[in-house]
Amino acid sequence: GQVFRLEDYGPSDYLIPETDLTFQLDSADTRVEARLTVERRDGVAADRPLILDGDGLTLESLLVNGAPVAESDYEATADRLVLRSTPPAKRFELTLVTRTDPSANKALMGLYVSNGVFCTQCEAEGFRRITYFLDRPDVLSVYRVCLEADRKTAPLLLSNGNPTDSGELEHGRHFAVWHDPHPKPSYLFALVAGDLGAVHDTFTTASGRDVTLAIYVEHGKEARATYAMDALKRSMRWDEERFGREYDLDVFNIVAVSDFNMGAMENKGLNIFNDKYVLADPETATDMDFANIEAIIAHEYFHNWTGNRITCRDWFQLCLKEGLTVYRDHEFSADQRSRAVKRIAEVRTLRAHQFPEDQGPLAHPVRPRRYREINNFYTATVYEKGSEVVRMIRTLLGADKFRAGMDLYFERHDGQAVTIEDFVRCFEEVSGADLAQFALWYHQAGTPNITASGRYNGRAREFTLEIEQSVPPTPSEARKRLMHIPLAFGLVGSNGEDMTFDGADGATVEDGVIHVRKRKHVIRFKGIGARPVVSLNRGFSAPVTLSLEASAEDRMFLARHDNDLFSRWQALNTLFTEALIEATQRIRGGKEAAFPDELLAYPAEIASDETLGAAYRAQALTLPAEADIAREIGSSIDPDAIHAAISGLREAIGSQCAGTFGELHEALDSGETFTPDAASAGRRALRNVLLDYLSAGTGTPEHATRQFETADNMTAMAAALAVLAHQFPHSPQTAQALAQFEERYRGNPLVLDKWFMVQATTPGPDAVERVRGLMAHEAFSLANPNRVRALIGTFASANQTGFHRADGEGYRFLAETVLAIEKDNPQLAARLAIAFRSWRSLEKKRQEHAREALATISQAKELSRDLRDIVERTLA
Ligand code: DPP
Ligand code: ZN
Repeated sequence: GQVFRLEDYGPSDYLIPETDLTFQLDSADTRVEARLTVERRDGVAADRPLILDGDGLTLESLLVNGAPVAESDYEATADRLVLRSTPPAKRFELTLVTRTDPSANKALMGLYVSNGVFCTQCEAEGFRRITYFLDRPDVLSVYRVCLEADRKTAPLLLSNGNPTDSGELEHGRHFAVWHDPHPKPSYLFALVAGDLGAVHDTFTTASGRDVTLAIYVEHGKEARATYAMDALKRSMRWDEERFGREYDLDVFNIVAVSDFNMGAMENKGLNIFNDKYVLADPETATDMDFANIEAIIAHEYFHNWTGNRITCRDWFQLCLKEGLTVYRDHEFSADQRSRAVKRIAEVRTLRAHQFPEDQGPLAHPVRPRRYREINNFYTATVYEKGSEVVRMIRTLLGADKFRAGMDLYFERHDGQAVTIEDFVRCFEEVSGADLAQFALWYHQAGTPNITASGRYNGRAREFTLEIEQSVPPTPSEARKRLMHIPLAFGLVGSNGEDMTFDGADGATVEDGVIHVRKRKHVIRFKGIGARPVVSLNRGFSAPVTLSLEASAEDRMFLARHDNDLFSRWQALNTLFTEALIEATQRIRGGKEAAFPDELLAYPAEIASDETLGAAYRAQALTLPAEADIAREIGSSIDPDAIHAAISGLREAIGSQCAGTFGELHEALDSGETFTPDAASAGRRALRNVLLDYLSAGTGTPEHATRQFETADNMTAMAAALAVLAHQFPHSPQTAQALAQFEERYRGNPLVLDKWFMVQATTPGPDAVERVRGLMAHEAFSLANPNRVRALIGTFASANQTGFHRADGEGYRFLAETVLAIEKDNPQLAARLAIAFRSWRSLEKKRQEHAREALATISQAKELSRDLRDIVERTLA
């Protein structure tokens, strides 16, 4: 397939300053008339062809300045429209008519129908499935859109910008006109037409502009959209206060649809959402769902400035908008909730999704230099690592200069399509800092490793810290350059306070941050009166793997006393991880797992430590996941041994701490009315972690059955169901709870997804058959991305013992399912296939089975670009 390269970028010969679209909407045959004002760039000759992108289009008619074009003067294929030469005047008008069948569009890119509602998804290259266009983000256009549809089935007609006109047409049809004054790239175009219910509200911006807000959902589900509306208003206020960014149109609309490939889409003034990230109430949504809705509503809203007002020059710059906007939504959530808890959750996510990507065959820089299919670059690296890079800029510059750099970025580049270089330059200019070495974070793939060790010299009153960096090779980047890595740190004294020192040499040490820039630094801290315990990479200031030489006593000391809450969690998590790796090796060697006594006793201490918030205690008590241990072990992985080790530790802690955990689990059942705020959610989270331990410790489903039966909210109910299904898969109580849940939520697909997920993640070799069986369930459909992700995606990404079944059946199942999905929805199929990416780190037999399954995919006929790209890179 064709490879697109960053170095080949050049501006287009033509621009399209104005776009006027008329849609005659019909579910099987929609007519699209596009009137484009085209402008030749200065210095470009009129005989340069105008080449517009298309994808599966048929051209019905073409006019230039109102006159037909001779057949010899143009060529129209499904994939492009070439006008061999253009009129002598610099500006001219192109009118083209295309037709499309939205109901046949199962790829969910371009214009399609979801549950009877017309909607669009144009990022990255979906607009070219609607009409021929310069479908690239550096071509900005002012849109006027006229929608015509049947009034009965589509009373609601929405597009970007502000509404300017509407009225009746013949034959029961009507129309609406929308005008978006802000020039935008085609990927931000959107329309919605259908019959939907709504929640309405208003927002007054800091400068006094009144904005009409609406969230549209299926009729009858309006009450479940009120939390999203609340999150939207909080987001709008927060962006004003924190970044000085105001909303810029008279209306802001959000529409929830049930078939959507992504989480949501930030189309200008008309965000389209996967309904999973809009709909919530206590009975049907977990606290995690509420938190996700808050974060994604914020994320898409924040794109209005970081993405829409300032957009990307080309798709290589995707992280310019995504990494930055993730950083902004992380900060928003941290301000709304507990900052430390939020940070721990972010780091867990980064390690679970981005680290394996960075350490495997699909590794790529935050700003890639080449791609074959851009859809495959909406990755954890672009998003999550991209956010970490912005966070590091904030760490390097400090809050004030960071804000000044953002202000300059908004002021200088508003209305432009820009690059990462433009972004970084703003921070260099306001601070005077040289960010050249730092910018490698954007350009070089791979997770840097830091190794560190310290020694104390009492006579010299000196503490010496040796730090070394290395960046492992990644595909097509064998040799790496040295990075600039900001490590926040503290030297913790025996009283738990950070010690002061009289200077340090061997590296720049400023404001609690060590700047690692060379391969190796030997840093001497002077005037240290007693041996400190070093706390390194506080707050996860840099996205690196860290091996810090330290005794278990020192780690436990930090777990108890570090004044950085993230680092306390990290210290305990490292202790759990080390114990689990050792237990895994013992199990593989045919021995029993054994765990240090202190690790079994400490959980009771932390669970009842009232100085810590409940949400934090829940995080501290949550053991590393199976995939975390697999990643730490790194090679020749046996998922069954890891599973046994974690189950063993859970059971050992559960029985050792049974008394404390039992009392606390009881006490946390306060009977209070449900509110989705962080403090109440934290109490529920802690209660659910305790339930998991208690059940493992007693070895009976009683606690979970009681919690399931008495639950008055989905958070408690879903957690109880998971404990039953995962720990007691064959007990009658589990069968009964599953049946009850299914019966109760039969009519609610989003809730039934939780039922699919719980069964998809039930460990053990019979998971493959269970998942196969569930695919035949009446509520399941291969055509709906949420269903597919709940059942197939969860199985492949979160069921280590099921997916990695020793005989390879899990791999064969995934290969076959991916190929079935691919026929309709290549993007979704490619996303699922990513589950294979760490295949080379498995033990030999599983590697062989995985390779065979991948080969089955790569040998299939007429493979889509999306899937071929993933599979070939994974096998390379
Ligand atoms: N909808 C995706 C996001 O907001 C892509 N822009 O991240
Ligand atoms: Zn985004």
